[in-house]
Amino acid sequence: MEHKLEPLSYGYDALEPFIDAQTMEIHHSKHHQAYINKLNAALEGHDDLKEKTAEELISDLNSIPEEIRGAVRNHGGGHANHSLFWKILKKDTSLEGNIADAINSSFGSFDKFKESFSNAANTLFGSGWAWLVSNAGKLEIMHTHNQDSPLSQGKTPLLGLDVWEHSYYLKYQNKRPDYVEAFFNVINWNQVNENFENANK
Ligand code: MN3
Repeated sequence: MEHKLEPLSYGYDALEPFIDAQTMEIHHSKHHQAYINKLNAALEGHDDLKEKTAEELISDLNSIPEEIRGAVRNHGGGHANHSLFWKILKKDTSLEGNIADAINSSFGSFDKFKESFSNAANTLFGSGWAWLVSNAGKLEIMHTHNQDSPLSQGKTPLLGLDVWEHSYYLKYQNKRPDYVEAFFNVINWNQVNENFENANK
């Protein structure tokens, strides 16, 4: 099985003006594709691993042969992280359902959650991701460097924000906090709620 880039279920301009069409097109068709290409290249000659999803691979990095472990961590992580990212983006959804209750009870209020999540995104030095995760049913906010995934720590990502410069530089340049603020207009809360329900199964 070769890993393949899934088309987006929406147009590259669907998130305007918060995330611009040009950034979405380059991010999806070039950056995400590059992670997939490099993951496929790393798995050449490892037929047993080719049967696994990117999520399965990075959930058990110790089982990956040492000579390709770094490549699988980076590019398998890149593939899995972006696959989740595209799904949790949508304009005009509202926070409701069990995830709404869980956010309120875990963080005190939506505003406190937003502040903590934004802080995790803005204080990450260099490239990486901010996350809302389920850790054995408990909600947590965290960030990871590079393309590291919470899955490698046994945590289930529910919501992720790419803060690599390639995800915002064309529109926001050096102003990462403006991009992080804009992100809150394009969170697909229906999908996040579904991710939460699945994590609790
Ligand atoms: Mn990216």
